[in-house]
Amino acid sequence: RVKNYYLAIDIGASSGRHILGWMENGKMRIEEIYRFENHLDNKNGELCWDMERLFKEVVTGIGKCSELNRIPKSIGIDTWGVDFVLLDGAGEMLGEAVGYRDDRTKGMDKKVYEIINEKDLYSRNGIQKMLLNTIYHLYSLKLNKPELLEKAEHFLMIPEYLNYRLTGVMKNEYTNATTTQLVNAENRDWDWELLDMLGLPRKVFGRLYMPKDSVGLLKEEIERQVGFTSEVVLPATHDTGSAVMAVPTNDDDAIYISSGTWSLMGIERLIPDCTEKSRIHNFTNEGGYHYRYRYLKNIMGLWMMQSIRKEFSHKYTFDELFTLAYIGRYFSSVVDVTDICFLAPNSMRQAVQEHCRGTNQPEPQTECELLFCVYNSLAKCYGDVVKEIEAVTGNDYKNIYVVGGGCQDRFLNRLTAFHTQKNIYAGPVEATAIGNITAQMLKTKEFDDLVQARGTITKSFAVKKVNDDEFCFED
Ligand code: LFR
Repeated sequence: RVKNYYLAIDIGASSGRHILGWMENGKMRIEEIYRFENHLDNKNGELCWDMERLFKEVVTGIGKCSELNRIPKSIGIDTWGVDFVLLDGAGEMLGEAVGYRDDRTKGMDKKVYEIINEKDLYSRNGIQKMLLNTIYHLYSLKLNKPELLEKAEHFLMIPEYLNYRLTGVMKNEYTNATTTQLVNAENRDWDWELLDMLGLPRKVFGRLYMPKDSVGLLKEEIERQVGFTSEVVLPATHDTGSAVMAVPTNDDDAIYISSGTWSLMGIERLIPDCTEKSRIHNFTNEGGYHYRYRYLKNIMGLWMMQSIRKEFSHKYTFDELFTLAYIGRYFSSVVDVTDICFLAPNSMRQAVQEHCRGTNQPEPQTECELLFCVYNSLAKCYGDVVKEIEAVTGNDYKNIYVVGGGCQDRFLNRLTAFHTQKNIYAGPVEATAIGNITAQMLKTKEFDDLVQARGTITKSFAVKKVNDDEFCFED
């Protein structure tokens, strides 16, 4: 029987992957067929994504399907959230695709709160306050580069822009739109009233489509380049939305951590919680597949480790890093890994040292101390977030499912078990791509619903219970 292949293009802040998925003997199979690097570039003082390069990589990866003679029934793209481009009436990009780590949002929270206070803003969309949210980027454009907004006809988020370049069709997608902080949590549409209050032009925001909706067929010129045509469809285009679809359990009382550049820790809920209590705990209600909400917290995540590794000139393997961090376990200073000072520092080492100084704690001096400090602070934060989730929901949770690339970090998994005192399950590594493929498979009815899909995911991919004796922190 000819297999139905589905192509997930999953682009994160540090790398992009093309992954083919198909069903075989009742299990989902995946294979990575292309991988490329991603990073922010400093262009005239702004941190930007190189959209031309990303688009070229997207097309090259699609072309690999022809070489393998595995033509996908459909193609779906997901990326990190928040970031967007503005297009003029001719569909050309206006300005750059400035990345969420750029500091143009500095002070924009105050400006926005002059128009609508923080409490009222949260009660409308339930989105966690982070200075990197799209609302603050747009407001910064409004104040500092109004001509761009004046010329703009369309607002497309990163996956939507790539879809547009592939198909010529512009469609906004709901899950990623919620990361803008401009979507109403109850009716799941753009918050038109809020847009008016902020003076953002209504006309640039298009109808919100849902995961499983079609975007269109590849344009002829793309078809010529890749050697076939295929339908581009919408997965949960926000990577975290896709990742959480692939959490390998149907237990509603499970906590997940989608672990990558960021750590997104939370639960799934059917009703958003935009209460004052929830706001004070700074939880977010991101829109998910089939009207589920991801009730979670953004935690700085492996970005801190990635930055430190870079400063160490990548001279250690991961196993060596774990050993070094374990040697540093006597070091007890703890930093707040949600602090904005870690968002884009010139030196992560110095940022950690300064933070320790500022909080009257000893500064890490050696590589071992620095590594342990960051790991320990991250895992401790996970422990605090578990307690907050339990406080807000009144539930007890036994299990934490860590999915995504970061679930391969054995040291962090062990420390997470230590600080949370929960069972930790690690895997699947490619959760985001699996979730992306799952939405495509739900569209073609390979699964009846998400429950069935998650059941299949659970039996298809390795999920390991974290071994308690691997690194010991009890002493
Ligand atoms: C993870 C993620 C988070 C989002 C951050 C910035 O890759 O999408 O969910 O808050 O990146 O977009």
